Amino acid sequence: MKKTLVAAVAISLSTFALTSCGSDDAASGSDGSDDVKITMGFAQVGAESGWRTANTKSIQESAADAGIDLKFTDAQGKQENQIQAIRSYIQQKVDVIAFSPVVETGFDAVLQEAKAANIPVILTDRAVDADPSLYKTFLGSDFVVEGEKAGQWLVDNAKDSDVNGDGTINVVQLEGTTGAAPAIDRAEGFADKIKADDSIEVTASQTGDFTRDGGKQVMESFLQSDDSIDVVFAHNDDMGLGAIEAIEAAGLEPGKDIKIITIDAVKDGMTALSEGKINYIVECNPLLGPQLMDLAQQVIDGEEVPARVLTEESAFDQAQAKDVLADRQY
Ligand code: GYE
Repeated sequence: MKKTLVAAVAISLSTFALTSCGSDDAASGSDGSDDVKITMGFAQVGAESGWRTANTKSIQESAADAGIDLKFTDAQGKQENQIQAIRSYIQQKVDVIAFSPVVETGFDAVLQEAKAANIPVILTDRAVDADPSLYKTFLGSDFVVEGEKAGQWLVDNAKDSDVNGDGTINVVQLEGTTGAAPAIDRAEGFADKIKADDSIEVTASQTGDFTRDGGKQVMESFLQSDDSIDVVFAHNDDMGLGAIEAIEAAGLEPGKDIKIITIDAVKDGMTALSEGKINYIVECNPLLGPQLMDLAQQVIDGEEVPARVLTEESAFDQAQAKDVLADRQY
């Protein structure tokens, strides 16, 4: 009898040790072992794009595979919803919070609250502009590099991109969500590279909020006010796909009369690329789930994790898209 009691105490102590940096209410595994199930609260941006859908699926599937109990919320693109979700995860005393911030600023207060509650935070996909001691690590792409790759392709293909033959390459930019890290950084990387060629000029730039509909509407208005557009640079595939609809509706041929460069490389984007409607896509990998679950486990185990974890990415032209399309996972 006494022995059993000692064993029980040992189990509950190890339970406490495993979760001491997070919640104190995690239970022992159902098999009676001291294998503690981690609870993760994940506050997603929304469902604005094909990229986001693939990202959500990756997170949900990887949590299930890793035996992590995932609490998932969709902020529908609104920062206030996301802050509310994070607050509720703090109240529920989850072991770890992960989120993909809608915009870069305005998260300081809620991150302080998580820190005060001793709940580690992992930034996924997008960065915040806040004190780095407020989160454990940031897992995601380098969006500046993505913008640079897009700009470099245009510089390398400048001759073919002066569709109107007037000596100037007029570029219209479809920006992502205003204030979001990928919108800010992709614009910056692109602008930096096209400086190398004086004939390339961004003549109009507006947000399409990373959605197909947004891209279509903004492109319609660009086409109405300017008949000398040579190139569209869209911060994601979905807005590029919306632009294709607007270009076709205006009686023009996307990929020929107007060149299109996008970022993401989701299935629909890669299909349009292989069909010649898009000219170049810079890849942004949404399959962050497995790395996120590993990082969560390490953080909870008290291991040191790197402050920044980058995802590996590539870029595709039309011929390459045809080669890889069948094997794409998203
Ligand atoms: O490129 C876009 C999505 O944050 C990297 O958000 C992500 C971006 C992605 O809506 O399609």
